[in-house]
Amino acid sequence: MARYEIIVETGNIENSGTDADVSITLYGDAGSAGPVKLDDGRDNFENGAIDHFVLDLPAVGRLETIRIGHDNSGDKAGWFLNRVLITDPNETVEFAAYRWLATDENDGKTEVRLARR
Ligand SMILES: [Ca+2]
Ligand SMILES: [Ca+2]
Repeated sequence: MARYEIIVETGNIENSGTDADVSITLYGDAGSAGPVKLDDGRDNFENGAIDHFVLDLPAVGRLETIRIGHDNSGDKAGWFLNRVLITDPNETVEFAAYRWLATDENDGKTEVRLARR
């Protein structure tokens, strides 16, 4: 197991936020962990918000990619995700999205795979 601090930055354009269930999967050179739901009991992923989560997950080795998305539940479920920062015991890695995860925007996908920068 390893401790991962996951910071999720939601965009701040109109309707960027979501109340849908958001899940993330981590992929590294030693395996993967998840999908795991990101929810700390507060109203997460609101317009312009920065949400912090601390998760103990199977260690994946050097982080390479993540998959993050939502289940499209709730009103105006479309979500504009800026980026995800993940700190593991060794480093902090940025995963940049800067895109809609919405059925009615761009490619219509509510899930995306992102590579480390
Ligand atoms: Ca929305
Ligand atoms: Ca929310």
